[in-house]
Amino acid sequence: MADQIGAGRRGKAVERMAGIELGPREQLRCVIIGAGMAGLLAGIRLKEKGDQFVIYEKGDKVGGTWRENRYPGLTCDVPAHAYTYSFAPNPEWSQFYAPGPEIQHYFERIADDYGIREHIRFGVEVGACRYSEGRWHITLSDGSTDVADVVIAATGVLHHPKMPDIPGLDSFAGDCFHSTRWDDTVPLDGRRIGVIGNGSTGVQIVSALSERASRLVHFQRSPQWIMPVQNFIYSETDRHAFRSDVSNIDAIRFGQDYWGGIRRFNAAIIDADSPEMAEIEAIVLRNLEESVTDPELREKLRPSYRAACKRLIYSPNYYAAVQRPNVFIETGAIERVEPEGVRMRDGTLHALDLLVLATGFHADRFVRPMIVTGRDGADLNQAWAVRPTAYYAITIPDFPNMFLLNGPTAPVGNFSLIDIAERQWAYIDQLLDLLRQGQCSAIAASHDALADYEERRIAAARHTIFGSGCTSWYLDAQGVPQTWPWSYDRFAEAMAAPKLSDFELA
Ligand code: NA7
Repeated sequence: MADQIGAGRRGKAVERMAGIELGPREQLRCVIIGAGMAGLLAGIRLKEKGDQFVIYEKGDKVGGTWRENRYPGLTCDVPAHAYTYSFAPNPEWSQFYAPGPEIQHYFERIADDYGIREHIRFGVEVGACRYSEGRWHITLSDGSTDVADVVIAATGVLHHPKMPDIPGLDSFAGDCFHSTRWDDTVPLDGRRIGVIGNGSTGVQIVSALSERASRLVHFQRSPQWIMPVQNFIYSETDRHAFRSDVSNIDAIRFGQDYWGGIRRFNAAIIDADSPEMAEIEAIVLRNLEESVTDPELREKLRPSYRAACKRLIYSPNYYAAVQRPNVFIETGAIERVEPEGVRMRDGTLHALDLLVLATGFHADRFVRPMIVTGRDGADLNQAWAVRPTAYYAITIPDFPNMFLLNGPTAPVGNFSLIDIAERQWAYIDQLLDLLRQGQCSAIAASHDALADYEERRIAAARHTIFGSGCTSWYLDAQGVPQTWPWSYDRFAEAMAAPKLSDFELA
């Protein structure tokens, strides 16, 4: 393709920018925001290229979402061997679906093994990024500033907890916290526990606490379809096989079982009328019908929307958990929270010792609340006034040399976000090469390119299963799925080589 990088560059459109001579640069200076999975990846790759970089991390540890989430039952619903960096397989996973603390440990180890830790400034939050005279000027929470050629925003997606707007929440006399703010000092055994919310988080918490609580109330505003899965334990023999021959790991992470499943799932979500979708619907319906014996409970748990419209929940044990005698599914409307517990609109009081808010996240924030000011005073909040977006999820017009990982419109939906971030990095790195080689000093997608991308994306997104008539964090404020709406293979192709005619270079 004539306009792809490597085939025909139209760099050097402007030979000089803001007094900066163009020419090959020995090193780029990059600021990475966030030391989660994506920020560590960016650091590893920049280090390999010999670029100078610093990672600002507002927390005190690496790990991002795996640092923030520590609730009982936390498990990644992507197979562990597929939820690892391609260059750092991990033979030590204890289970097919890894528990959260193991994943956190993996990222801690990666930060050490790849020498990234010394590049991280912990406890420092980026407050603002302002593009001026060809460079990014960064304002930090410790009062200092920094200047960089490139900003990599690796700020995560589900990061800002969404607190429910329930009257009286502050009056609760027991313990109460959001699922991402788990308080390990609070006892669980033998207590009366309420969990509000039944997304993946609420389902995992309830499954884990059902054997520990004396009484467990799961407040369910909308039922969920549950995909049955088995989480088998890897034996020491398995792990020995993984250690001694990486092809045993490759057979899982690159094998037909995993990728065949991904492709079938992907075909289902992008075409709600596909046979693959019908197959998913049949599986989750059978799971409900066959696993839940009490007809009244079964009806409480039966969603009225289509499977996978909300993010499909993978669970080996939720239906078993909610059929325990100490577990109660509450489908009524919550009136208010009182010191003793949760009062329902019909007058029922659920007396509780602990109330867990598994009520999700503000999924539209991305790099915000950082104040980001681009070329000629462009304001990111204004650019995202209708919806957060980025050209191919990576770059935003008027915000040159700022690149997003797992940004708005990237694929979501039961995929490995590590695989997605690696593909995105391969794309970003080709743009960085243009800067490194002095082909240009500033690069961002053009307004026309983003408008064209968004028109096509939104039209397709409305026809995905996510737009089939339910609420979920996949939808933007306009009710449009904020996701990559095409096939995964098309995403891989798009990430293989940027189409340079869609960019403005200076
Ligand atoms: P989700 O999937 O956004 O789920 C949030 C849940 O909280 C969902 O069941 C909501 O019900 C419920 N919710 C939210 N606000 C309220 C109020 N005010 N009252 C009652 N119920 C409420 O968040 P998760 O943390 O479970 O999972 C997020 C992602 O993390 C997950 O998809 C994986 O990618 C990992 P609703 O369905 O809106 O009726």
